[in-house]
Amino acid sequence: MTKEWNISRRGFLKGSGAAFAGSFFRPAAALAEEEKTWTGWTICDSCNHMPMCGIQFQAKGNTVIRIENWKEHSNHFLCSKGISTVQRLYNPNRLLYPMKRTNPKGSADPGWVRISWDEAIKTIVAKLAAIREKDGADRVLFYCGDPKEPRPPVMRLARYFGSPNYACESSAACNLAYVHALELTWGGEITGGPSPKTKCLLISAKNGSWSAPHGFFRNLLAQKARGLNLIVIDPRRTKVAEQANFHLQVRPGTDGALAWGMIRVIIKEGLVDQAFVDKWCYGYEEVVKYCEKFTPEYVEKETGVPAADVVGAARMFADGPSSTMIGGQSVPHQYNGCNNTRAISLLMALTGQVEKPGTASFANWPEDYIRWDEGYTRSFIDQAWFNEETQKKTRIDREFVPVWNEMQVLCSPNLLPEMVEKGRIKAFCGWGTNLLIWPSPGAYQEAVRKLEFSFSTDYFYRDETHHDMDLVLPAAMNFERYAPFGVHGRNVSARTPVKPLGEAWEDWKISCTIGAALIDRELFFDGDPVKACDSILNKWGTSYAERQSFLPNLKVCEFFPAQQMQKHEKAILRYDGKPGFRTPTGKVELFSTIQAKHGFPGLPVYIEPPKTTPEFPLRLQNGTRRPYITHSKTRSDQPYLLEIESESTINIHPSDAEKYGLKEGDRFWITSPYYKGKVRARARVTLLARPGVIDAQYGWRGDQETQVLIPRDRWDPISGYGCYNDVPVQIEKA
Ligand SMILES: Nc1nc2c(c(=O)[nH]1)N[C@H]1C(S)=C(S)[C@@H](COP(=O)(O)OP(=O)(O)OC[C@H]3O[C@@H](n4cnc5c(=O)[nH]c(N)nc54)[C@H](O)[C@@H]3O)O[C@H]1N2
Ligand SMILES: Nc1nc2c(c(=O)[nH]1)N[C@H]1C(S)=C(S)[C@@H](COP(=O)(O)OP(=O)(O)OC[C@H]3O[C@@H](n4cnc5c(=O)[nH]c(N)nc54)[C@H](O)[C@@H]3O)O[C@H]1N2
Ligand code: SF4
Ligand SMILES: [Mo]
Repeated sequence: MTKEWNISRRGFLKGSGAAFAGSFFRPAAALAEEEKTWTGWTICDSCNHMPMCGIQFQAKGNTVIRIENWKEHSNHFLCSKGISTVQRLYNPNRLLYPMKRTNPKGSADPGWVRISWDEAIKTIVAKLAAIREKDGADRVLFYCGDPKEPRPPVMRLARYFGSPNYACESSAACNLAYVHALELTWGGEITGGPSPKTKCLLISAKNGSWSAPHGFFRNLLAQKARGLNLIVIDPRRTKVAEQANFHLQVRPGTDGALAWGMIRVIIKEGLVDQAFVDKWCYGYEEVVKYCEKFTPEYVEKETGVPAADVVGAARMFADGPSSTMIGGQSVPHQYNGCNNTRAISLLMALTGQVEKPGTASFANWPEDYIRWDEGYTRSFIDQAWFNEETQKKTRIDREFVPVWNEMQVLCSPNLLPEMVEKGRIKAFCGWGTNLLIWPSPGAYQEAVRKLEFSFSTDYFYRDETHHDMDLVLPAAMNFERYAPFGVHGRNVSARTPVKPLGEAWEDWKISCTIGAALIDRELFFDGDPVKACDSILNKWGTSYAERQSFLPNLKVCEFFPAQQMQKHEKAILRYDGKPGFRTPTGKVELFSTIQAKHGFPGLPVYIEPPKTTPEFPLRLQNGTRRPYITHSKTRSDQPYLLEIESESTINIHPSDAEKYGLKEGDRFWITSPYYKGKVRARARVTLLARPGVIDAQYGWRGDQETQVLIPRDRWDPISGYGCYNDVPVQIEKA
């Protein structure tokens, strides 16, 4: 499948408006005609911050020839990954036709042959109907990978097919465990700025300068310039950490100990907002008792953060007068991840810094609205059905993660291998699947091999994921699709796509066409993505065509109300219309009644991460983002990016490099207690890395795949997430 790339990097990464020699990639048939040049608009999907950056493009006929910043869009500075999406669009390796296997599963050569969409849809309908008839609808797992855009209609398909087993990368490994931790404590996702009123910002495990290049760092610098105090909890010396007043350089997995240490300082020094705690918090007495053991000296020993910094940072946060925090998915990527996240968030509760200007607050969405990656609206996906006890009981994560099962609409797919073995899952319907996201991915590849039926849609054929599937279906890219529309704050945007290359179809068209054929034509909009969008937009008092007519301007959609503060006092948060938070007690649950109900400690207690040993003396952070890579994709899809980093490059501190005799660029092998083989990497000797800890961007293939080093026998029991960031390893120069 791979072809040589011989295009120079001329003009690339010089910033926005980079012109592309479209004719290099244009299909031969299109070359002959002279066609009109026109301007179009779409949304970038090259990282998972969707909907995020707007793209303006010039097209000649049906060929995109140039992309540039969409000035009227709220996010319009394209990063390297965004600019190179044109290279992905015209990548000659793109998957352009539906394919089916002709050799048995497990064969070295699947024997892929091109088929028609008609045959693909008929096969899917026949197989799913037969499995539903024979074993029940719940035996089919519907799954979306990191791509967020296909999700609403896939969830609708799962719903009306009758399977509550709908999962996403978000229920496997992404940010949802962070949100889950906040929901357990706060009853919802409380997020925070920083806004111009913020005096102190605590960032834990978020390197937004690289992972959120659309504005995170620019805003941070602007707030710093006007006097923001910054606390950063991160093992690595990132660009963000370098801006901090206190960089708390913890050992991976010890955030809980640090948080409890800071809580203890706040309590002992009388910095608690007692009025807020008395009125709005549940479980304060337990907190006072539990924090006793986390003296600054103990915390220093456990986390590696100097005792004086623990005290200083706690005071700075409590002093505010308006403090807030931002976190990410790296803390949940540990065995005690959810509780560690909860413990950090208690700092806001104890100091009463919530729902005030400059502090963290809840989004003020209309009742039917949910984020687009969860379905846009509760009614579009019939969320109430997923929340019924019958559905919850049928889900494959019921025994594995009871707290998650109760709280979340998305099912955890992490025990897929076990579920296939037990016959609880027989078919897999995937949109943008990547089996390499899981710890020890071989188990998932084997599970797919054993399924009765599976397919996935994708931009590219990925052998490590698709090899043992029955069908692989070509998905249209962001320049080629209408759906979904974008929601950016209160603005709603539409697109003006080119026609898809080959026989690629929009993901929305694929799921709606399956739904129309398998379930009901009207319920699935005759397979038409714009009709599907309009079924949502019309309820919001607008339409797809109207949003297109506003372009290039974005317009506020009146359906979304303006933001308010003190929502817990004003009775805006709870569904029962009472004041308070959306938790069972109506209060901020320092002590989670839901965790306690399921037999877990109610407090976010601390559990030490596994210790390193003389045999495995280093720790691996398997998953730190690089600015020019997204997960498994972008490397060969957008080859300009592969030029920046062409093989797995691992950050290592100079002191460790010296110990192992490694110089910049040297190759070495990594081993872990959980894997018989070894993994190849190249050294980048840098102060970015914490001494004793090496960090990798996961997602490389072959013998550079670090995911094999991670075990499948340890999952956070509250979220079901894998432990990507606390694995002891050894390295050896190659
Ligand atoms: N070790 C380790 N593992 C991790 C993480 C970590 O930090 N460390 N992070 C976890 C996290 S946070 C995430 S989000 C996941 C990453 O989640 P993944 O699902 O691995 O994400 P990608 O590799 O970006 O994309 C998956 C596939 O979707 C295809 N694709 C992209 N866009 C579209 C589209 O619009 N439609 C269709 N049909 N296909 C599309 C891509 O070509 C690719 O094959 O990995 C998780 N795994
Ligand atoms: N360029 C790029 N951008 C992306 C992505 C991408 O693949 N590439 N992926 C997108 C996705 S799906 C996601 S989920 C986000 C993730 O965005 P981020 O959460 O910002 O990503 P990471 O770089 O994985 O982790 C952030 C920081 O957490 C630190 N960390 C690791 N372990 C610990 C720990 O135990 N404690 C603490 N306090 N810190 C720790 C790491 O050192 C790292 O600096 O990025 C999104 N944006
Ligand atoms: S940050 Fe980069 S990759 Fe992400 S949406 Fe914006 S331009 Fe695209
Ligand atoms: Mo993610």
